[in-house]
Amino acid sequence: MEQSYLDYLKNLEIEQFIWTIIALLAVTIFIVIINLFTNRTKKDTFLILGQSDSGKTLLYVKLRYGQFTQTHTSMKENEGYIKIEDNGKPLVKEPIHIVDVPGHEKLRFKFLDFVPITRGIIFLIDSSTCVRNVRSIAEYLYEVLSNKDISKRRIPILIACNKSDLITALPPERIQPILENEINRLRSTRTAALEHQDLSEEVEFLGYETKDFKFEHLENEVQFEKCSVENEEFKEIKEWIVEIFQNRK
Ligand SMILES: Nc1nc2c(ncn2[C@@H]2O[C@H](COP(=O)(O)OP(=O)(O)O)[C@@H](O)[C@H]2O)c(=O)[nH]1
Ligand SMILES: [Mg+2]
Repeated sequence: MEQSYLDYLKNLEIEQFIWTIIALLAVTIFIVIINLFTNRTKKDTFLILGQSDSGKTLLYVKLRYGQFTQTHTSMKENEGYIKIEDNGKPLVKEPIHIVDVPGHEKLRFKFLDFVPITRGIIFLIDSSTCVRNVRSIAEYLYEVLSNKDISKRRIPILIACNKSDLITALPPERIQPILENEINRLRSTRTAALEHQDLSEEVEFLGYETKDFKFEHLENEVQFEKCSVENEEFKEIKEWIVEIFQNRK
């Protein structure tokens, strides 16, 4: 009698133990699946960044509606799932989440909210005024490139030199070294300031300490293209988005 009661207890313990293991396994698998799923859907966003008036909203609108619509300086970001097409031909099956972040100095920090879900960044430049505005363009770009998350995840960046239709527009081959020089200059003042405040943990040092700044020194893949959104010459931007989107892990 006593023996069978002991057996009963032992069986009960084993059964409880097995059920506990099964429950733990089920919870773990569930968490892993949820993580995989959310990570996958969460990092597929493309950001359109750049100064005010560089053509961000026009690019967004043309990607979305494929035709000209009047744009206005917006205070809020535009976002939506867009089917990227070229001449009515879809370049990718799934719609892609695209966000146009206003370039106004007081609003552009909003891009930080989207970094955790970002797959790629299109940084627009007005090629016709970029020499005059090089300081503020470089400052914005510096903020983007030195962001820890952007650099750690090696988020690819397309620097799209827009308004190439204007006579005063510089080609990307001219714009790139001008930006590199300006970023180099910013880097020395910023690094000195950071060392002073001991904030160097929060931003990434750009490039190599012993060399002048070059985009090719970055971990991120940075590509330059020229385009004219107004004249419908921005196929390279669409192809870049689709390529990065399809190569996602
Ligand atoms: N000439 C020319 N003007 C452009 C081009 N792309 C945009 N624009 C003009 O630049 C101005 C600012 O465009 P918008 O999209 O509002 O810039 P955002 O402030 O960056 O969103 C508008 O008047 C556009 O028509 C382009 O490729 N060529
Ligand atoms: Mg805009």
